[in-house]
Amino acid sequence: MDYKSIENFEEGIIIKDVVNFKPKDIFECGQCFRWDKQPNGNYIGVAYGRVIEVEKRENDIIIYNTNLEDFNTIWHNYFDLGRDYSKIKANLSKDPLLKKAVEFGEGIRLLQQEPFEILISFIISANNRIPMIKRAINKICEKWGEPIEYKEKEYYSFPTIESFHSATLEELQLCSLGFRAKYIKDTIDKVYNNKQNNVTPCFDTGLDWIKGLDSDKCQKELKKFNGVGPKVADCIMLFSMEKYSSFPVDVWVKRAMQHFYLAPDVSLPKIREFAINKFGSLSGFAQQYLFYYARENNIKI
Ligand code: 8HG
Repeated sequence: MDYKSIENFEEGIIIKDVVNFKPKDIFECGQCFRWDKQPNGNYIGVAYGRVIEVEKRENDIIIYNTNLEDFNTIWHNYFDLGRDYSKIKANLSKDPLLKKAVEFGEGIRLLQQEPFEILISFIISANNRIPMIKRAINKICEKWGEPIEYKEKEYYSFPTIESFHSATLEELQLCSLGFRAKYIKDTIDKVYNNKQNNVTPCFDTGLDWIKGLDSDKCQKELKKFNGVGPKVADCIMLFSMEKYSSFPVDVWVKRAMQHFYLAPDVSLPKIREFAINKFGSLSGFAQQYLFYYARENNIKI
């Protein structure tokens, strides 16, 4: 475990003596879209229908606007705090090339996010830039999510499938989704119908049964959604379904892999195969250190 103890205080909780936890690395490494840096350096974000604020103070992490119960039922898993990242980093750093990327992103943790939110978010991510992805998701949340007030400002939860299901194609087209609006509409209908027809017993999102499958079957089911190809499926599996051997290859990861390991003309599936052979069950972690390193350093090949 990567922390010593938890204390509560009036405004939230304090996680004492946390290691491998840097807010910038976690929230800006590409895995999430609903966290924003504040003028004081803290990050405010929305997840699981709540707004929280995260501050790093020396060896501790302070989470404002929460309590011990939510820490135990939500945030402990969300921040993947039960996992020993020192061990993962030591393992990956045996490779002198990857060591550089691991040192750069030393405070990364892979968030365990909500499958429905991540399914929609990564359909939006296809051929898109992160600021545009964030803008589209914000529009969706403002229209179909629930308002949550924090520090006199309105934030919005990610919509539930029940609420989002009322969206028409015309309304979605007003959310900066471009050609992806149609995919989102089809995906919402499919998730909703699965849930109504009780393909999925009584779960929240209608996607938990997919999360329960092994990696290959999980990817196969995800690719049945419109707008989900292999790369998007790998992101959904890694960021919301605990499939840590996924290795999503986008343009940054491709550049990083070419920069460190491969000839410049290698295809995306070949890069993915090479990486999974090399990093095995730690592929997803390796991918995140590489993505962050490549994007923040704007590496070219
Ligand atoms: O964390 C990510 N990993 C990979 N491989 N791709 C990502 C991540 N986050 C993210 O937004 N992307 C995609 O990269 C979406 C978009 O196509 C591009 C933005 O740089």
